[in-house]
Amino acid sequence: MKVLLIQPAGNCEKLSSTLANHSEPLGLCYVAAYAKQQGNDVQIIHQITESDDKIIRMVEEYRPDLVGFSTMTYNFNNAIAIADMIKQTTPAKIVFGGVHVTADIESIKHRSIDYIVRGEGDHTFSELIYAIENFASEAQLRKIKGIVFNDKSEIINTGMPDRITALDSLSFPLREGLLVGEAKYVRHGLVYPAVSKQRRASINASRGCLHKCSFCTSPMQWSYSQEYRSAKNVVDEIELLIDKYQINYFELRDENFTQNRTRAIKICDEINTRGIKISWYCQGRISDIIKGNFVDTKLLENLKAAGCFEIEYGIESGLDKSLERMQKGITIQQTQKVVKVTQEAGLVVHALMILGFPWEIKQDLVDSVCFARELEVDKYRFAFFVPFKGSASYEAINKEQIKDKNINNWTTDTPVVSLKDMNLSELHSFRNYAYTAVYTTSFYERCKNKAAIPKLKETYEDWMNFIRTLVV
Ligand code: B12
Ligand code: SF4
Repeated sequence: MKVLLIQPAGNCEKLSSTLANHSEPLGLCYVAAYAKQQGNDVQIIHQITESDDKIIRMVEEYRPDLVGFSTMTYNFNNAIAIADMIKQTTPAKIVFGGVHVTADIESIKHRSIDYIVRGEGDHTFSELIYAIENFASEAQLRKIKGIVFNDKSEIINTGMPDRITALDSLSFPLREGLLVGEAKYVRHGLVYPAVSKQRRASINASRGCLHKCSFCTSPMQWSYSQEYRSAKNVVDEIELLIDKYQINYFELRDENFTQNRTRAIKICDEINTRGIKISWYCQGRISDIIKGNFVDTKLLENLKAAGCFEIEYGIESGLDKSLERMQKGITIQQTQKVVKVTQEAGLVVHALMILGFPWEIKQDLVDSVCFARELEVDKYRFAFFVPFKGSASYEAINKEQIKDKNINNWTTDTPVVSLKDMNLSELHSFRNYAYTAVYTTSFYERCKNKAAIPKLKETYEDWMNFIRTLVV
């Protein structure tokens, strides 16, 4: 079958703060690779790099039998708009996948969506393609786990698919033409190698997470479990990307790379044993580095020795009461300790903070920003709290507090939930204050001269210029 896969754009791409986030759409690249392995002809469009006209032209020329969309909440409406256009001009079946529709199965009521694929889509999508190609009956479709479709006036939901445990059996993602470093992607960042010299790729060494933070959709999407690829398989992919595309910077996109330390160390060892010289970053968790009195400096040293230069930690808040309510399972003292040892290990710390949990008031936000500032890390991201469908927060929130129901704005860069003493516009201004507070000139000068990461000096100016664009 001829399959066209589209990663739709949305408001997120219009906001400068997320320019830093452009990367190949890994989920879609995985789904594409599996569908191709099953004998289908597959093409991918990443909409941020193409005009709407080009998409329509491509549909007319390629004449797909099936078009698939990957959805987060903020790009869902745009995906629908493109699907509507495609439906008007072709008989192609339309399939929606990704985290948004996994949580919101009512989306199937949109007239342009024929099928939804929920959760981990690799196997399910290919089973569905096969079924469509062979004119499967409704009874046969009901046997495919992980899909939603309409049957007359009834919504058929076959439940979540089984998790794929043998991740090594999946082909590497289909990334042709989608790698950042090609001129069409824009990017800023405090990274090494510097942005202009960077050839970058994303990698997933595991899927899922074992925690239950209330604002996160991971528990719903991956059914509270984490599955791993072998170290050999991960490093084979790294080597292939170096050989084929000269990649020199890797983003390990696991939700939580440090969750299983034995496996993280195995990957580091494999990189070192093969003599691979690369720079990479990963997402870690404070509670993986500190457990009671034990602080895992060995893990940090291993990461550093294998070329990791940065860890992103979900620090979220500077208030223990908020951390407790969001079920983060960490304290601010633990965060302070872990940030310190991570910096001592010579790693850049990227602090991810969330502003405006529904129970907070302005003073809480001020305290949280003061805490963040005192951490003195190199990189900060202040996201707004958003009660995504599929998260525990969505179930818990008083829906009256959601003041912006236009999901195009649900990017986490725009406030959508008001607080007792702050409206949306005040929250928006507060984020400028937060960025200004943490990136003051004197602080920046101090960072720039840090001995631990001298290689980064050349990129500080670019990074700070970018940050200034956020604060205006
Ligand atoms: C890594 C990550 C990123 C990376 C890379 C994202 C990317 N484009 O690949 C970066 C840092 C760039 C990023 C940015 C953002 N992210 Co993010 N991100 C994640 C994270 C931690 C893992 C995603 C991932 O790579 N998973 C691994 C791959 C293999 O899985 P997958 O993408 O889900 O794809 C599988 C299935 O969903 C399905 N599938 C996906 N698409 C399709 C399409 C079809 C047709 C089919 C059949 C199946 C299918 O099959 C895939 C393979 O099994 C998730 C958390 C999570 N639980 O998913 C958040 C998450 C997806 N991000 C989120 C958000 C909000 C964002 C931002 C909007 C935040 C911001 N303002 O910066 C931006 C959007 C930028 C963008 N244009 O992508 C939210 C989305 C919530 C929602 N409902 O919208 C999540 C769920 C985190 C959360 N808060 O709970 N993100
Ligand atoms: S926020 Fe991070 S640690 Fe918490 S459930 Fe989501 S992925 Fe896991």
